[in-house]
Formats: sequence, C-alpha cells, structure tokens
Amino acid sequence: MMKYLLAILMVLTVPATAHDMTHDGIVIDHPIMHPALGNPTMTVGYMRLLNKTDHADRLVAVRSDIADRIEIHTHIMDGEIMRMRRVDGVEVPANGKVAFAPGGYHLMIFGLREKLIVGEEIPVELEFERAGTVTAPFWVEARTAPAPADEKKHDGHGGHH
Ligand SMILES: [Cu+2]
Repeated sequence: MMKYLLAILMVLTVPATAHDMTHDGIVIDHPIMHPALGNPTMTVGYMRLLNKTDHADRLVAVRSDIADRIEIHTHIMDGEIMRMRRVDGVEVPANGKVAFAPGGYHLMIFGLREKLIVGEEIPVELEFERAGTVTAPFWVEARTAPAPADEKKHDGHGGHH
C-alpha cells in the first residue's frame, strides 16, 4: 500500500509534458533503466544529455537511493574484444549532446536495493560540473534488445576484467 501511494506521489511530482527534464540548459532526455537480469543486484541505465549552453559541461557523478552505487561506464575496443571501462566523467560539449546507449556510455547500477518494476520511475541524481545537481526520473523500461554480453560479466563487486 505504502509503495502504491509513493508511486502516485512520484507521478504527481513529475512534469506531465515529455519525458525529459531541463536544468540550467542541460536536458536529460529519455532517461531509463532496465529491470535486473540474471544478477538481481545490478542493472544498466541509459539516456541522452543535451547541452543547450555555450559552455561545455561534464557529468561527474550519479547517485540514487535505489542502489549502493552508480558508475559511469564506456565501451572500448581491446583488439577484437569490446570491454567496459569505468570513466570519471563524461563531457557534454557546448551546444552538443552525448548518448548513453547500448554499446557506448551507460550507467552501471550496483547493489540494487529493490526489484525494479516496469513502469516505475526512479529518481536519480546527476551531478554536473557547471549545472550542478539535478534529480531526473528514470523510467523502468523492459529490455527491447538482448542484454549485452559484457553486462553479464559484471560480478557486482566492481571486478572489471
Ligand atoms: Cu558497465
């Protein structure tokens, strides 16, 4: 019951327009996370970041009450093999954009504290160097593509190859 009420409150506090959010010229477009797959304590999140200002900005940290920690990852090619690597931040160029999408940048969510249900919205704090901290609702969406093989390699303890 409590969870039901919280869900209603969250819906009421989210702008009813489009599924994006603007903060000091930074647009967080279509932020989503997927239900866990395999390992129930970890999952991935994606979004697009648009910078409508004349100054480059940088996403430097991501947090949510839903998880112990959220890391920013990218993929790199190691010879023929695609590997994940944690990065300290991601630059969003002035008047530019950066996509977090399968095969590229993604949010790696570790230590999930509850099961994610499709349709829920999870508040996530994104910290930018210039724009500061903004809380964006990440929609829990079903996976539309098979999970990347590398996601399954994450062991949930930060072990990275
Ligand atoms: Cu990763």
